[in-house]
Amino acid sequence: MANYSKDFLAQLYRTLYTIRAFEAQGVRLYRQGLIRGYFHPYTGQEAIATGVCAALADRDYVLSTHRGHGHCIARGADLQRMVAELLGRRTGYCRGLGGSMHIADLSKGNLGANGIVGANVPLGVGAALGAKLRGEDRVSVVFTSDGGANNGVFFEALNLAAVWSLPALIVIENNQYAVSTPIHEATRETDLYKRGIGLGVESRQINGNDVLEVYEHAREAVARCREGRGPVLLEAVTYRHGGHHVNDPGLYMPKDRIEYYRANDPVTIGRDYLADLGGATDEEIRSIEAAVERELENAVAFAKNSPVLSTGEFLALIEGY
Ligand SMILES: Cc1ncc(C[n+]2csc(CCOP(=O)(O)OP(=O)(O)O)c2C)c(N)n1
Ligand SMILES: [Mg+2]
Repeated sequence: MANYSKDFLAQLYRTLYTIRAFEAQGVRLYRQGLIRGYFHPYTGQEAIATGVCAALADRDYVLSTHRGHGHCIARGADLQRMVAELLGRRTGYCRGLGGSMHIADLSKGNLGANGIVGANVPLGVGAALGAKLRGEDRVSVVFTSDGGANNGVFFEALNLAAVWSLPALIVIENNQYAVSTPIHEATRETDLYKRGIGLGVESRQINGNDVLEVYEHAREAVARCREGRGPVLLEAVTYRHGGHHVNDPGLYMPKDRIEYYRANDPVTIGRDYLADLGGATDEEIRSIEAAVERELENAVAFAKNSPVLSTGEFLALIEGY
């Protein structure tokens, strides 16, 4: 195991815990009727966004999915603007008009969530092509899913990234379900990283619940991309802690599988790393958690106190397009 500083491990844990707490808060706000539309919690998958984004430079690009809050947070999004967007307020990332599945933050290289499963893979490959053509040292990271990897554009885009040696890191978050369809009913070859091998792409399967394993592989992949030896495909195996979205109880998910993955909880693993490798005390860990809770409470208060866009503002906005 490499040497990690306490500060670095604390930063990883803070991100893991922020994503977990953000989604818990989001579910509460949803139940109170304050969030409309869909809400897909990232709970159980926190180590993937956290580990990958820790390996990136500020100038790199990130493309996200319908389950995208974790990617935004790991990329340093403003929690106030995120909650405001979920609540449909004018102070949100999309002035409250986009909601959960359309948050983007260009100032952080976050080119946005995407409600069309798989559609961000060609977009991310396009961003990598743009960077290469302009001679910019930027890696484009696409977070996709087991469902996304079954869409035709996934293969087309990965193939082009390969023949053009683009600086693209494609991360399949294999949570083993697409809505209620288990992966083995959607594909015969359930080891999704093998799809990259067939296209001549450096491809690996990793434990998506272990933040340091994710970080190490992402770091190597990003270095490879920067050397002009991209793309890289990482299949991060994980599991949702609940159903597909907030209103899905996930009754089709076998109890023993849920228990297994909860026993390998990414937030707990990150906490143990901070304590065991970083030497953090319980008190230090609690103070990180308390700071996150305070930040979230402030974000919720900010969002609740923000107005929605007025009709006049809305009309002026669409006239501009
Ligand atoms: C192209 C496309 N087909 C279908 C849907 C409807 N849909 C929304 S989420 C989803 C399944 C997603 O499963 P997966 O891609 O594995 O991502 P996960 O929800 O597990 O993160 C589907 C089929 C969609 N949004 N886009
Ligand atoms: Mg899935």
